[in-house]
Amino acid sequence: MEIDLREAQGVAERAARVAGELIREWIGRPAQTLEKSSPHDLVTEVDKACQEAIYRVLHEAFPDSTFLGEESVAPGPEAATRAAQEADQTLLWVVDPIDGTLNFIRGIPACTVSIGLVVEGRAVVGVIYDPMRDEIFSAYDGGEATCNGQPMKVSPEPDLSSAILASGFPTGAYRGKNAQQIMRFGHHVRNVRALGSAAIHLAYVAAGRLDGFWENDLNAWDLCAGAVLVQVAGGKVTDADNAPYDLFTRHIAATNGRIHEALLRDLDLDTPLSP
Ligand code: 2AM
Ligand code: CA
Repeated sequence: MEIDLREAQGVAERAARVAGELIREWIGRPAQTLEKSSPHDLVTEVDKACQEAIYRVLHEAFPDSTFLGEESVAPGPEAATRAAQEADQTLLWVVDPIDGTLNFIRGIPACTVSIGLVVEGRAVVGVIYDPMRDEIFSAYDGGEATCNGQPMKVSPEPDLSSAILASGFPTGAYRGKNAQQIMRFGHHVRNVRALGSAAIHLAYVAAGRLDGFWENDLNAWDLCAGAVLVQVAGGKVTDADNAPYDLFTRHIAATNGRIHEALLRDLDLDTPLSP
């Protein structure tokens, strides 16, 4: 399919800014909050309003495109996987209207809009907008990765032991495993951050602020835009088994490339830590 990726990137940026306005207006205010798959997994009326606003902008510019947005999918990993499998990947927008909903609800300014575009099965455009800092991270395959229009690239850090990593506490069955991995790396690397938004972690790896990010059991909309950003910025994105990133990747590892192998090796809880 012939599509102008730069034009698509511009449309995604516009949509992200529209949703960002809503986030700025409503962050920390008591919008209606509902429980999703578990007491750890929440959604608000603002998540839904952001998704609708994004959909309108994207669909108007690309009426033939399809749309996979978190708020249109039933809660839980099975429904998320099924939705990704059933989505027509010819020209597919993959959208998380608010990544970091818990931060949003509590007024912690680390929540982002994440918009990825898949063309014929490949993620090729990524836009992540942080409305609280007014930072827009943006890239398309074959172009350059930018933060607020300035070129960005992954860090040059060569050693896992001096790396700053990020991860999180996923809401479902993998929370324990992720916590164990954080403990393990906590002793082994310079430090670990858990900012509560996978998209912000990926944007920061792309910008060279973090050296790597991993997390288990994330959904397509948490990862699609950020995976493009990290790859275009010169980094590496795979699953925990080192298979290349795709729309079905759930256990993500995204790094500057140089620490990737060491990160994957030490994520394996059954293997002794490397020296
Ligand atoms: P969210 O705010 O859009 O829900 C925090 O560890 C990261 O996990 C956030 O990016 C968060 O995205 C995501 N997350 C929260 N609940 C999830 C779920 N049920 N499945 C996968 N990812 C989830
Ligand atoms: Ca979300």
